[in-house]
Amino acid sequence: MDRAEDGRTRLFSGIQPTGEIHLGNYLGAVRRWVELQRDHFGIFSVVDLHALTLPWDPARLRDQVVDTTALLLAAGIDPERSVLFAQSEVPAHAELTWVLTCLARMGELRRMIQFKEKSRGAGESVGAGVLTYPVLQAADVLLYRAAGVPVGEDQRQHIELMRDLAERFNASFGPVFVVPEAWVGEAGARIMALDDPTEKMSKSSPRPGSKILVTDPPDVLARKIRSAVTDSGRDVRAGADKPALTNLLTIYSVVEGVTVTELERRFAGRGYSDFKAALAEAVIEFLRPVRERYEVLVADRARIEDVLAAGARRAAAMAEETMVDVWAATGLGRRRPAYVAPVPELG
Ligand code: ATP
Ligand code: LTN
Repeated sequence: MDRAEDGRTRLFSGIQPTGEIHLGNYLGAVRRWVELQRDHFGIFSVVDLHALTLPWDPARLRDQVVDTTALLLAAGIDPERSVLFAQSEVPAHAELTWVLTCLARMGELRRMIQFKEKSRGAGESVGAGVLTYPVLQAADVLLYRAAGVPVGEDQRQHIELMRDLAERFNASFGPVFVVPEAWVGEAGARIMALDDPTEKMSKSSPRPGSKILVTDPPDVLARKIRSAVTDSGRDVRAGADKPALTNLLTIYSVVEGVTVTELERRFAGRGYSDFKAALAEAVIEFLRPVRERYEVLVADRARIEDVLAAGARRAAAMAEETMVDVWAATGLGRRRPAYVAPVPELG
């Protein structure tokens, strides 16, 4: 039990340090974490081990972890009230992944939509990590016995898998894990690409015009929204025949906290360019405070490293409580502390 926990329900969520945080990540995940941490005990991780599933640049990886952490702090994650840490600093994530990998089945991993998408065209040379990565994700959550996992819509299937793994483990070895639930928000859980409303807005997209970055300066952001694809016709309304407008109206409604119907009324007869100009203004004002705080925070790298070191110590202590039970339940035996010299305080 962590000192700040105070009987609050435990939540766990993670974000990859693989690229800059976009509006989809922000509306679907990060913004909700910030709201939820008030009444829940949030454990939030920059999941750098996940970043190794696709080619990465060793010279940049830690900088990306620090930048992502700065963005989470700028968004309002409170590192005292919540636990904020880098996944690779808590070795138990990799250890529990191995145990769960031995319970997972090839068939269930191959069925993951993200595996299908990310392995398309690669044939037999697809990295094994692309297949097993949902097991690492399961370990992330199960280690902390979190009850809820606030994520965007795209992660539902991964949460289903982690529930199956937890139940399978508990049925074979005793009730060690809490079976977690996906907490998918209503609005903003699936923001689509600006240049292709059939695809989700994604960090890994190589097309800059597809995504709004939280750190985009106002002029860049306005240009991206101006160039966003629209549907045929002139009416500003949502509907199955208007996927692009539906996406833009969704963004607007979440950012302004008004309904889509109210926006349709506001923009009736006004055409796309008026609508886009107003939307750009709303998004710029919405993201401005986060971007400004980010610029200050990211300049103080030492402070971010301190936050991560403190977070890793707290996360490791919680993870170890579960690992003692995992070792005992599986017959690996009594878990001794690792045979290494004590680590001096970091920072
Ligand atoms: P990638 O493109 O590499 O899959 P990503 O953009 O999905 O990356 P992640 O770090 O994998 O980013 O996801 C962090 C969180 O953001 C997850 O909870 C995920 O569900 C959420 N998320 C990602 N994309 C969107 C989106 N377009 N709309 C809403 N939520 C999203
Ligand atoms: N796989 C997720 C990121 C992620 C995550 C987690 C989310 C890694 N570990 C644990 C929730 C809980 C993704 O690709 N969006």
